[in-house]
Amino acid sequence: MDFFAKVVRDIKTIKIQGATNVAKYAVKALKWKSQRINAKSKRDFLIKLEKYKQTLIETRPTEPLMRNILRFIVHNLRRSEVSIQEIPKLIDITASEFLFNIKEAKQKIAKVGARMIKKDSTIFTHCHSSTVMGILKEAWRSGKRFNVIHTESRPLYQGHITAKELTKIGIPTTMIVDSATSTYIKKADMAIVGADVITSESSLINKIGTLYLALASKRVNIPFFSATVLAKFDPETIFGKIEEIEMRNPKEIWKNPPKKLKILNPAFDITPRNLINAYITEEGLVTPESVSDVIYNNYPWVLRGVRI
Ligand code: RUB
Repeated sequence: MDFFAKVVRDIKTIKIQGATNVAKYAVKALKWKSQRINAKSKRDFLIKLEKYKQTLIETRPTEPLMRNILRFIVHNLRRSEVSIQEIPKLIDITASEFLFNIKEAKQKIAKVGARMIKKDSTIFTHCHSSTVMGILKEAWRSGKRFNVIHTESRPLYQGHITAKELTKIGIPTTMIVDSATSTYIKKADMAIVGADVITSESSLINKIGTLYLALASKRVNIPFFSATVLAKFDPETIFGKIEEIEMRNPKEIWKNPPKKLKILNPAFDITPRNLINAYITEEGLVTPESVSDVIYNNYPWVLRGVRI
């Protein structure tokens, strides 16, 4: 199996998980493929590249960070004057820039988020987000001491990744079943989750169970934040697109269920903006009300190549 096929398989099976990792590997896979495309003309190259881009996008339908960057790479190529021989180099440059920018953005988010964590407090998180992990690790590195409560995140148990990463560096960590969220939220001082999508209405789409956590946070009056790079904004939602929520295989929940039983396995849910205190981003704390303005002013590339 070649690198491209392996990435496609690993994203589909969640071996590569989390919006940032999915986008990073998709970019690496497209770059790898672009160095191996046989094409007679630039037009022919672009047709083939578009097909591979689409294969990557279809691995997980609720991942605009991946879509935005792959669309940007192809859009950039279409508009450039480069010859067919120079195309792989241009893709390489754009991909490297993207990977560098994401790394830098996440370091900024880690610093901002770490400042928000109070000494001896308890932070509640859900599933596994590399962005949230960055904040917790940075806070711990800076000498702050605090506790973490997190969910196991059924049915694929991404909470185990969170547990391993946090206990490895010595952060006192407690894992609970997802349905115990409303019981243990009372012990927390703040909730921080990651993000898969920010919509034009500033809603947050993240791992299934996030809405439940946001509602539980509201009920006990603790702040609820989402830590995310702004490029997870889905520009197509500006033009009325309703973000598709990925439905996963019911077998992930029950391998041999009774016949005629219907099982639903959505990967994500939608948290409305009124439950979110702020997004913790590379531009600092951004309230849901101002997300679109920040995107229009500072991230015009996210909007490029989007067709109505
Ligand atoms: C993971 C998940 C994460 C976001 C953000 O879901 O919902 O909170 O993707 O992750 P899954 P990151 O395991 O189904 O991909 O902060 O790493 O981008």
